[in-house]
Amino acid sequence: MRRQRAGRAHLTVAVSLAAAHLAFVPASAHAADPAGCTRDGTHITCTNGVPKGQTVTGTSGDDTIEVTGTVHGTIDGGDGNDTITVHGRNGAPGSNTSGRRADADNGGDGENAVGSGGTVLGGAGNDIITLIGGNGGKGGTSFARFGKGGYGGLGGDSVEAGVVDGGRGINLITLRGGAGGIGGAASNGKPGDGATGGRGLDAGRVIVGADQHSSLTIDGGTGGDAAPGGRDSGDGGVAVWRGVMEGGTAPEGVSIDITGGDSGRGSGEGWGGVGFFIGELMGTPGGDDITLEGGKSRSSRAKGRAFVSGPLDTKGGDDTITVRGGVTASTQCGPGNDTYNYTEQRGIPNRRTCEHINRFR
Ligand SMILES: [Ca+2]
Ligand SMILES: [Ca+2]
Repeated sequence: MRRQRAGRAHLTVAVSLAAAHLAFVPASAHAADPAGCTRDGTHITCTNGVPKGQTVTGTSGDDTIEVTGTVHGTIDGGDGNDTITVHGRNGAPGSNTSGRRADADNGGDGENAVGSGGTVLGGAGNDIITLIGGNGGKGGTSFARFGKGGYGGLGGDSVEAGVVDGGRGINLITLRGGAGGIGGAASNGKPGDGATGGRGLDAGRVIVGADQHSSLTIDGGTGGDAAPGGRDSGDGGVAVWRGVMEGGTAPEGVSIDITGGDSGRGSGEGWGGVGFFIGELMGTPGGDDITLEGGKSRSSRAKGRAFVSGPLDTKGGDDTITVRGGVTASTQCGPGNDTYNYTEQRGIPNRRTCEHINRFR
């Protein structure tokens, strides 16, 4: 492709864009938006992600911002009660095959919703932010005499090395990994395995809110089912693989719910995803409600562990921490009148800071 010259040519483009705005109100394209974005007042749609270095900026009103693809740049909802939704694209299905000794193709991996360097800002107002990794594609089917079925594609992560900040107001933030792809069947050879679900948070940072009681839900993606005739399904995705979650400074606390993905269906391998594998979770000075849970296995394997390695520090306030599934890490309940509930092995309890420790079914 030829490079465009700066200078006059650039100016001409700017002028004609301005003319276009005058001619088509409401404008379908906003000059500052990335390619693939269109606007109709406060409704902004982007079909090709947000590239690094570019920004989608909402109005001061209540925006609906819908993005398909990966965010490597910035989405800034600004003031108002904004609804921001990002879906990573799904992976393509693997191609089928036939003939002698021909293995079918694996499914394509799902895209991350927010990738390296990506930033999603709710700004002031009560924002709903939903970030969902793309689903892995189905493995191809082999009709060949000896060929194997394709593996499913991996589910995409919700946030990988990105930043999400709900800002002031009552925010509802959801991170969910994409589902792993289903394995492909084989007429004569070995069927393909289902793939692992995507992660909720991988090496990113989430700031739930600032001044009011906001909520964060992080789910690992569901594993892909075993191929028809096959055994091994995909593991559930880890909800928090690594990364930092900050409650913020809300005096009334926050709610944080972290759950590993369920495995796919099959008779062989397929573990439930871990809830909180490793990372840093910091509550607010207020009363926080925090739940950690491993994903279920829908094959013959085990439920995922709920909490492997923190730190988890709920800070001040009267906090409630609930852990469903195995736990090997210590919880720091902090000052306040705190309640710690668990269902399985408790690991290392911090009896000095968790005042009420209850085992329940
Ligand atoms: Ca706005
Ligand atoms: Ca907000």
